[in-house]
Amino acid sequence: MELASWRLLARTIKHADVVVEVLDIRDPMSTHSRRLESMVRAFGKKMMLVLNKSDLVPRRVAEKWQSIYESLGYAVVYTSARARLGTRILRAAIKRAAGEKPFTVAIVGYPKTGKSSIINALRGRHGASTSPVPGSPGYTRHVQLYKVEPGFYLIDTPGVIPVEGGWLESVIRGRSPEELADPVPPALALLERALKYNPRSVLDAYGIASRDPVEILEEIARRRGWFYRSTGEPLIEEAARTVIRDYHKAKLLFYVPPEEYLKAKHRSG
Ligand SMILES: Nc1nc2c(ncn2[C@@H]2O[C@H](COP(=O)(O)OP(=O)(O)OP(=O)(O)O)[C@@H](O)[C@H]2O)c(=O)[nH]1
Ligand SMILES: [Mg+2]
Repeated sequence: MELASWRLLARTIKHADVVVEVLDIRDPMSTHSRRLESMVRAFGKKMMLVLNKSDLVPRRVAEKWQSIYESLGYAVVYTSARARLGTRILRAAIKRAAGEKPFTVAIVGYPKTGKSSIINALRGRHGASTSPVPGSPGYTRHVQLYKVEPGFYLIDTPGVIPVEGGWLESVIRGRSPEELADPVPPALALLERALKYNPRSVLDAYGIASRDPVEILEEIARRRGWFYRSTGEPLIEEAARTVIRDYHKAKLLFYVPPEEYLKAKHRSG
C-alpha cells in the first residue's frame, strides 16, 4: 500500500516541472519529508515549500519560519488557503521558479496539509477548466490537469506522502485516528505537546483545567457520557480519537515555535 503510494508520487513528480511541498506551519519540521525531497532531486525537478495554515500562528512566527527555510536555501512562501492569504505571492513564486511557459506544477504533501485548498485557491480567481493529461499511457486515467492560466497547469493527483514515523509523528502528519490500532498513546503525547506549547490550549478547547493528559482524556469522556458498559470507566479511546481529530481541525490549537528548530539544530551540531 505504502509502496504503491510512493510509486504514484514518483510518477506525479516525473510529470511536473515544479514540485510544491505543502507543510503545516503549526509544525513544519514534522510535516517536511526528506524522502520526497531526495526523490524530487533525483528527478532533477525544482522544488518549493509552502507553509500553509498560517492563519493559525502569529505573523512573526510565519515570517520566522520563512526566513529559516530561506536560510536553508529553499524557495518558500507562507499561505493560508482558508483565509486566501499569500496565494497571489505563491502564484508569482511558482512562476518565478518555473521559468518559461508552459509548465506543470505538482502539489504534494502529507495528508490534510491543505493541498486541495491551495489548488482551489490558486485556481479560484481564474475559474480554470480541467483537461486530462495528453499522452502517457497507463497514467492518464489518474491524473487531472488544472489550468491556472494559459501555460500554467497544476497536476491534481493523490499527491499524498505516505505517512511514516512514530505514532505521535504520524498523527501530526495527518494520520486519522481510525487508522490507529490504539489512539490513546498518540493522544496523550499530543496533549502533552499542546500543554507545553500552548498552556491554554486544553482549557480553550474543552474547558478542562487539568494538566494531566490521562485525566484530561477521562474528563472528556465523562463529560460526553462515554463509558465502558462493562466497568463504567470513562471510555478514553473515544476521547483520544476526539483529541486527535481536534488537532487536525485546529480546535486543539498549538504550534511549534521556530526557536525549536534552532534548538534541534544546535543539538544535532
Ligand atoms: N486553518 C486553516 N485550515 C486549513 C487551511 N487550508 C486547509 N485547511 C483545512 O485543512 C483540512 C484539510 O484541507 P485539504 O485542502 O483537504 O487538505 P489536503 O492536503 O488536500 O488533504 P488530503 O487530500 O486529505 O491529503 C480542511 O479541513 C481544510 O479546511 C488553512 O490555510 N488554514
Ligand atoms: Mg486533497
